[in-house]
Amino acid sequence: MAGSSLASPLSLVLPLLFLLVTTAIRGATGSYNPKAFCSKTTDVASCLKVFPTLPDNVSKAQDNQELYKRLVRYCSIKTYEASSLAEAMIATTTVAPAIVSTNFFKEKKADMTMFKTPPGKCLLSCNKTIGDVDDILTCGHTYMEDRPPIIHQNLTVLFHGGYPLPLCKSGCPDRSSSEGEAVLATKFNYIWTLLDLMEAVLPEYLSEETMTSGAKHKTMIPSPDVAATVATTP
Ligand SMILES: *[C@@H]1O[C@H](CO)[C@@H](O)[C@H](O)[C@H]1NC(C)=O
Ligand SMILES: *[C@@H]1O[C@H](CO)[C@@H](O)[C@H](O)[C@H]1NC(C)=O
Ligand SMILES: CC(=O)N[C@H]1CO[C@H](CO)[C@@H](O)[C@@H]1O
Repeated sequence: MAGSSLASPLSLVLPLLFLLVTTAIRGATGSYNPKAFCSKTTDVASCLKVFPTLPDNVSKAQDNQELYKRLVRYCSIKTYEASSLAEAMIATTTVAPAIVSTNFFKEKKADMTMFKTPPGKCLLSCNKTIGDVDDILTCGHTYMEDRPPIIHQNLTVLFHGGYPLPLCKSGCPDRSSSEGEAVLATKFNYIWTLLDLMEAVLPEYLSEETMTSGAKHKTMIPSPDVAATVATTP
């Protein structure tokens, strides 16, 4: 009796183990506790402020992969908004007449009259840094599924590389800033915190990916029964 049940346990145990491992990960991260999550960021106070502002479909992500993907999407939208604003502001400060190509900028331009000053240092530095962030997120337009480790490397440099913070983050807005520059800098500070959140979830997401692909690989080893059937099939 004991002997006959010995052949199958291995084929049962591996999928079960896989199930247990994935359940444990989801269980640990299924609903994100802002305090626990933010403790992994470089700026806990900013994280705690930003977390409640995340749209439900971002903050209620079921696991690290989902949270990472939704954060990237949300952050890309915010970055696009910020770069559009910076571009529109720069357009109104240049001497040459701005090329107004879309309705979006036509609308923006209408309420941009207050920015008709030479481009301030915060406008220039925020515009540059927002461009750098956009480059990191789009990752040279590599395939989506190849991006996470590259984004992780670049964010690690940004947050843990020991470099000084970009001026837009550390010194903007200042007393010389226009109202528009203050808005832009505030938008950038929000994006910076989103990047910090992303960098907090990325190592966990990446290590899970390695683990689950390893486990999946193991469960694909055919059980002795299946192997025997395949071997005897003419
Ligand atoms: C979240 O929901 C909003 C509106 O319901 C949608 O526009 C947005 O694309 C969603 N974001 C993500 C990351 O799924
Ligand atoms: C603003 O940023 C964009 C994107 O990085 C860049 O191409 C452009 O030259 C910048 N504008 C100025 C005035 O620095
Ligand atoms: C913007 C960007 O993608 N920067 C760097 C990210 O990391 C890769 C690999 O380390 C670099 O090749 C990119 O230049």
